Amino acid sequence: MITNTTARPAPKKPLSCINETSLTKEQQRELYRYLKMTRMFDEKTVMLKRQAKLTGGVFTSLGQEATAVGTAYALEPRDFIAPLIRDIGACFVKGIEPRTIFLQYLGKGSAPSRATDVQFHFADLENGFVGPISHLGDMIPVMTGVLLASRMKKENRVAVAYIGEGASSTGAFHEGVNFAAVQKLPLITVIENNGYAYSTPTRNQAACSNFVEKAVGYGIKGLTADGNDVIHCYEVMKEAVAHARGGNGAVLLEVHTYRRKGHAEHDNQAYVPDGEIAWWAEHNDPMTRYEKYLIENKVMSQAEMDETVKDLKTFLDAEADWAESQPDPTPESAAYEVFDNSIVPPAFKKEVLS
Ligand SMILES: Cc1ncc(C[n+]2csc(CCOP(=O)(O)OP(=O)(O)O)c2C)c(N)n1
Repeated sequence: MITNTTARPAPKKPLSCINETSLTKEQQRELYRYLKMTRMFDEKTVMLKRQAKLTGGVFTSLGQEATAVGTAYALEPRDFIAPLIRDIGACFVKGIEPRTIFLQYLGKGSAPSRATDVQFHFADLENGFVGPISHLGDMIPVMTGVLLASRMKKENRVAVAYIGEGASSTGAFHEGVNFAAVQKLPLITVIENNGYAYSTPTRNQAACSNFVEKAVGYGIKGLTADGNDVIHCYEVMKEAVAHARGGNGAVLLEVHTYRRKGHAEHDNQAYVPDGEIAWWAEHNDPMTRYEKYLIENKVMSQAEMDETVKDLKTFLDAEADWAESQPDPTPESAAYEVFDNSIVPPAFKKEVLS
């Protein structure tokens, strides 16, 4: 539902995940690793920020990790994604290594953006990672262009533009979704409805009851998923992908979730009513729900999950340590490769930018 409310009763019994899934047990274990890695990566990033090692904003996804992980898991490696700044989990599923993101955050010389940016505003086109930009909603029209090019090459690739519910109020959202609809492009726009766009509660964002209703106006398929149930996110996305890849046109998928952290680390969430965050932490946490599901369905034992956490801690610490040990950019490099790669004098390029 679109409204924000604090006075929610606890669920009758603790929430788990849906039981019907086409995922193998091995895939379900992999999904657990991605979900946990996303949460632990965020925790590590917050720690680095508190140690004053990061200069940029830190935008975490605490409480909404399942939306990015579950939906991205339903894609094929050749498909495209344009994640939102909070969709770190989708980047991992797409094959982006934590060390690459740490390099970006730490502003290292060998980061994909060479320290000209300290978020993950970069692309890895070979992996179908088109990357995010700051301007809300603007990646939707960009993805329509990506898909038109892909269609001309006679590929059958799907593209996903992730946005928050706040971005669905922009002109770019309308132009992009409408164009994709008219052109019958295989674009899936995932609206992550997480309760707030910065400090604006969802009830002040749109007058319709659910964002998925917007699909009707564009004449495209609309789907909804429980964003805190990673299996449901996967299954509904699978349906969206089959629709888009099958030549039936664009899809609007609304996932319901909740952002338990502020917009970024500096945001103290004073605008959130008392008790609301605690309710979601206690009763509707995607990690807790999936762990309950895994145990109930005998996919993983508590000991196996603990082992995964231990492995991930070692892995992420090593990734961050490696990134920290990499050289900072040279001051001269700030003059090049911002607007036009061709302006770097060839003789200078290797020396300055290596
Ligand atoms: C076109 C545009 N307007 C305003 C901003 C400033 N801004 C950055 S994030 C944000 C809130 C985003 O909310 P939402 O789209 O719901 O995503 P969420 O942060 O909740 O994941 C705003 C207003 C922007 N980046 N781009």
